[in-house]
Amino acid sequence: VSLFDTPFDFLQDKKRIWLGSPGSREEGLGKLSILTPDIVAKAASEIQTGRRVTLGWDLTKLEVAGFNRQPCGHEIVPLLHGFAFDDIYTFNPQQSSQWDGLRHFSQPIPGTAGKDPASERVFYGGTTAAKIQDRKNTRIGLQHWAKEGIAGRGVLIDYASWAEKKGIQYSTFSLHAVKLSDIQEIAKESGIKFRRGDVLFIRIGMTKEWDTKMTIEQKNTYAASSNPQHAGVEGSEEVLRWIWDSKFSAVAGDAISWEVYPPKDPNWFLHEYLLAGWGMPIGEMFDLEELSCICKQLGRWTFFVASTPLNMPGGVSSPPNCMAVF
Ligand code: UVW
Repeated sequence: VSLFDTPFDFLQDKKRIWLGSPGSREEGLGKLSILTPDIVAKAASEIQTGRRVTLGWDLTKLEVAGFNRQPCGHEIVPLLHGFAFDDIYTFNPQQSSQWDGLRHFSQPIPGTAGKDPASERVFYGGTTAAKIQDRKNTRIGLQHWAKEGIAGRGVLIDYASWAEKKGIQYSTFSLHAVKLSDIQEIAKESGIKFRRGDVLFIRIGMTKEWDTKMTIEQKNTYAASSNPQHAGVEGSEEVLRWIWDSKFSAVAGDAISWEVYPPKDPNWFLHEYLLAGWGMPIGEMFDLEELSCICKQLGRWTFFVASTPLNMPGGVSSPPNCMAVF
């Protein structure tokens, strides 16, 4: 029996499912190692119509962002006396659609006094902040996900459409919380039965709000905030139990932080569990608008999904380069 089949309630340390030895492929893949070839091959049966859609938002988004993140720079430079051109991109992958990699987020070391918060936290596998910042060290870097690729069955929980039908109004730049009971109700209504290794997508409507509803003044106010607020999945023990016991390989969505940020209860900060605890990718700011339309047209909320993160040794995050095929 794989560790992934151990029920949440029987996990010895729910916040440290650290696989493999330091620097190993298994450690680097983390929860993605649940995507064995048989699971990917089974997911291929989702491809029935050939309709496909990519899930990356423009790299130029967010034009202004929280946490003082800087917008994408793009220069087009001439070479060969202007007979040809090259691109120079300077971008923070956390600015637009992204996978948060295992180097993105840490968790506290239990029992530490909290005098030196940075040195009292660890990343997946126990990797220290010093190792993350050491450019010669590539442990738990993106290269592991890039070489293997992420492929399997994707499942869409279309919270935004469900909430609209119910008349629930919210801004995705607020502490509006998607509760486990909402997700389960939507799954039931959509006839979704989750399978081992599924990539879970939750659409909350952030990219739509940004693109069609927000004024530049509202965007600037959000970006200037010292404490930006993001709607998303509400962290709780029950949601973690459900994510683990559902055996998802990764979670993704269009919300800025996937979960509600700042978390209502810091004890259930999902980034700490999913990234630093379980080695599980968190996808954020994916563009799920067209995906949602196709799901409605076809009346199905499952599809084949493939993503190849950037092959950046020691990288922290990546545009998803993600495609869904129906
Ligand atoms: C946090 O780091 C809390 O959020 P994000 O992953 O959106 O950067």
